[in-house]
Amino acid sequence: MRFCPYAQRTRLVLRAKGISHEVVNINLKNKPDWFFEKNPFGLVPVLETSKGQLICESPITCEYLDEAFPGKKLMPSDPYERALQRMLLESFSKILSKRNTVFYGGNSISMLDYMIWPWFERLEPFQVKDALNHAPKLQRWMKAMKEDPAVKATMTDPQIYKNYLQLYLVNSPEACDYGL
Ligand SMILES: N[C@@H](CCC(=O)N[C@@H](CS)C(=O)NCC(=O)O)C(=O)O
Repeated sequence: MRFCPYAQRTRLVLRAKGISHEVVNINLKNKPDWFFEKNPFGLVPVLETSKGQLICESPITCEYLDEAFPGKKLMPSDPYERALQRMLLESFSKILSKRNTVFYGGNSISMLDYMIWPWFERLEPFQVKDALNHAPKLQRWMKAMKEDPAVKATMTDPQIYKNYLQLYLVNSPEACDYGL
């Protein structure tokens, strides 16, 4: 579903690692029966490998992609640093001020940045962007994130997101396909 922040996590990592892939969008207001064979809980994202293996839960899809494919590793190689990223992801709202580097995992973008970005991208359409006026570190992070090619490739125009949201909130079956 094009507007889902969890699915965006997986799309960010696919892009960041340059993994060729096909996206199949699911209309969550009208799920096809076959989708429940991919994930009995009916949640997106679901990752299906070329061998037909199915992987659900966005952080698990992302870690799988990072481990299974070559290229830049988004998770740190050090086990403690990896544990730290997972801990921070568990409670990212509490850690926003405890960082002295541009990105959350250090001075270059890493998995944690991609995992939390989709919620920050939605601040503007939710009209709560002013909440960042007194958070210069967050502003600097958002500016740096917007320069990243994977972030650029998966960004949704705030107006399109707003229009989708209006339809979604009235349960419109057209919501998930808005703008296609
Ligand atoms: N914990 C899941 C959450 C995924 C999730 O909640 N996806 C929403 C869309 S943003 C969904 O599929 N909703 C369908 C439904 O609730 O029926 C993950 O990280 O992948």
